[in-house]
Amino acid sequence: MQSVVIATKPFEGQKPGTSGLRKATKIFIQEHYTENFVQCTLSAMGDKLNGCSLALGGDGRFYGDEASVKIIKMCAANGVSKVIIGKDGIMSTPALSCVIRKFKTDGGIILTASHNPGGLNADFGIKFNTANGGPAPASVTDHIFELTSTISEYRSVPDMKPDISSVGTQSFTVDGKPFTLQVIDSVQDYMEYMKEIFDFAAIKALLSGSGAAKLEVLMNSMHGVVGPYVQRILVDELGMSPSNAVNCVPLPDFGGGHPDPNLTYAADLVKEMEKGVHDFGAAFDGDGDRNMILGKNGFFVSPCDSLAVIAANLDAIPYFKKTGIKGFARSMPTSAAVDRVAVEKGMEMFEVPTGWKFFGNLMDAGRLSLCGEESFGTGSDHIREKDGLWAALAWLSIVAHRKMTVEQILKDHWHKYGRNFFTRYDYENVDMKGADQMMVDLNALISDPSYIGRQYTQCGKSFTLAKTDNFEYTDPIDGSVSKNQGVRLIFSDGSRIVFRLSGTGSAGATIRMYVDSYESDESKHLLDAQDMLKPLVEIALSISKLRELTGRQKPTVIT
Ligand code: VG1
Ligand code: CO
Repeated sequence: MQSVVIATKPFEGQKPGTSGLRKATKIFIQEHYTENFVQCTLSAMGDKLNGCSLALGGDGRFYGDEASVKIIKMCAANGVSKVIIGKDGIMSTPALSCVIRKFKTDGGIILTASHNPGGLNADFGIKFNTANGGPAPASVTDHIFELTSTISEYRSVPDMKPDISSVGTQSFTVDGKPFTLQVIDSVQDYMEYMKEIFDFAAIKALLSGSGAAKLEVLMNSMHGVVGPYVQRILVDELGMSPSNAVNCVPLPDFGGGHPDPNLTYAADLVKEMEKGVHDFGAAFDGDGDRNMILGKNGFFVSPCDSLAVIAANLDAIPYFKKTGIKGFARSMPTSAAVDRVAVEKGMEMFEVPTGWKFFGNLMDAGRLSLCGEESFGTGSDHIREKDGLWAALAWLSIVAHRKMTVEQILKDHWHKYGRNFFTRYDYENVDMKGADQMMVDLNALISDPSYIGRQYTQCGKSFTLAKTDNFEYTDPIDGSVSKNQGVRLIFSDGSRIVFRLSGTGSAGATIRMYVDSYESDESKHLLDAQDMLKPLVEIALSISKLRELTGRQKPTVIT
């Protein structure tokens, strides 16, 4: 077969955000749009492109299968020697990271807009991961973006008919050179790895015990990519009842839902758990890297606490006995609950900007074992992505090891370390002008020293502003600097308000407002987080004039 060169013109705005390029599906399906971005992604590999191997997967959303075939043909035309793809183009983000590392490919492409809805009238996305299995750093995505502004042609092999629907190897000769397409089982390699990491026998005993010794587990895959993984790993291997694996068939539009595991979009799981029949509940996002953990009666585990609890209980997971524990990290808006565990255990602790790409260097340098984000992301250095199912298995391991309920584990944790109350307000699809104005005003406020020392009072509680800044991060490994990562207002008691604009939305602006506060007084640990944080939330809304500038009286989602 011969490759051909196809003429094209640049599209505006092909700039990857917090995690890949995300746009309306209707933008991606325009003639040449996907091809342009893929060509620039391949071209950005430079000398490494010719003869390299790449992994390819996706979360099963609308257009994923078509895009997979396009990408295979473009890889073949660009001198890539091998593409490893999950059957039907299906592979979760963490499984793809696992495959890149296991088969030592030179990188990988994931077709997903993650927690954004899917379908012709929703979103599509493309993420690029490098050879370490992690999201490409800004230096790479900036380079890709630069190329998209001048692209004039791309390469493909129009005669090629790759079959992604059956496991096996297909060989082609393109421009006289061999090209291999290897279609693999989407779950197998990931499952084998999970078996090395966790004590499956202990989890199985917990899930298949009898009477009170049996843990009733409910998992909701939100019609995302995790369904087949839950089926094979939890049901087939670990003995979870098949009827407790809910929404396990990946659908191109996620059944019309918003595949984001939080209290609003996974309300059906919350409702089911509130009935008190199940002891443990989990939900996952579209591409399987996020998780939400619930205990009996819908007891909510905040992702910030989840990270801290896992950090405090790593001895329940065999993997960490083998590797040792190197250090912990969290994204800046994530509460400092895990920092307290780090202090107690004498571990190095890192605070990075929002986005998983910032953890990779620290892991590669052997300084980081466990990390997480408040946005329902938890993971470790077993791969270079956050890992939803891994987090659920970590929690099941802890429940098995401690022989306590989820709620007891949390209460015990707060008793020992104190409680970091946390909430996040999301205002989705806000008018861009109002959101920008709010950030401009906040940036002016933080550069005005006269605000320091001012007192703010709401609902009878007063807070004194002690420090303000816009978070900036210097990567300790490669020295790269990331600026403007979020406006922070820090009060004299350590309470924080953080504002930033989302980098994953596809329409208008999404404002994220994070509020957190530490409480050492045990008599307050069981109070409701929303009640506890109400004064600070009101202060945040009034300082930022969010309601006035955006016209929004209420957030879209509260976590
Ligand atoms: C959001 C989260 C961030 C996460 C990112 C990708 O980014 O806040 O913590 O890493 O999504 O998650 P933003 O810029 O919208 O706040 V995923 O599961 O959508 O790849
Ligand atoms: Co995701």
